[in-house]
Amino acid sequence: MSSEKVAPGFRQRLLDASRKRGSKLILALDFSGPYEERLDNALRVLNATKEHLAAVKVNHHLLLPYGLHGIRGVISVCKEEGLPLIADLKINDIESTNLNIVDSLIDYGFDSVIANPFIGREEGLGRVIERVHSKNGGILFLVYMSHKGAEEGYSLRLEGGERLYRVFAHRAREWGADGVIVSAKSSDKIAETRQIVGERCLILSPGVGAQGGDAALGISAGADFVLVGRSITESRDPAKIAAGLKSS
Ligand code: O7M
Repeated sequence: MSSEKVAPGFRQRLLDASRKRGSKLILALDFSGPYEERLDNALRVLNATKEHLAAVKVNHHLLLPYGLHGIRGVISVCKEEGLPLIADLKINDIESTNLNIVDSLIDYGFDSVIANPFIGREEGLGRVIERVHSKNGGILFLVYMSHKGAEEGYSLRLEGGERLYRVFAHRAREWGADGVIVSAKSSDKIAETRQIVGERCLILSPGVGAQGGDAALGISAGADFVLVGRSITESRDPAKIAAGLKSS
């Protein structure tokens, strides 16, 4: 029998990081403003807040101006600190393109990707989920978003009356997603999602602070993590705000 140790999967890495720092806070490392200042700002805020975080999420704000190669300093800090890194590109394309996206992200050091279950399994996300897991990464599905118009899409009723976000939650469970994204502003949707996914998927909730949601409400409704950007990244004292949110 091989004595080789199997590295923990994304879900376990996230839970371990959360436990280690006593934090349910995922920092969305989002910056607007001059492109040439964003990376320095990102490193400043990451270093100031890292002891309060469970994970870090990177979005187009940094990836478009700098690319994967350009943000390797951010990736290194996350690796050194044991902070799982989530790529928020909301994957939404055909299989071959999706595979290309996740290969680059995971090969460059991301731990997890976010995808839109709307695109379906066959020639959409099926092989993407397998690929991410074969690289020991994680995949998170959008289930219910935090902006006002989310209702216009995610709440649509399908034939038979079921609402789309519920179908997405079932897909997350059945297709083996590691987690789901559900708005912190929709406690009812968080609770419904939890009922559907049980303990099989983690629930990550954005929409706190700048979008009007409340971290403690999201957690009390059943979210495992809150995902916060501007309230921290645009604050004069990011560490203080992060410390206040870490165990909401
Ligand atoms: O706290 P904010 O509003 O500054 O940032 C929230 C972050 O979460 C930002 O990066 C958004 O793109 C993202 N987000 C939402 O705000 N709402 C959603 O419904 C989904 C996401 C997200 O992360 O999707 C994966």
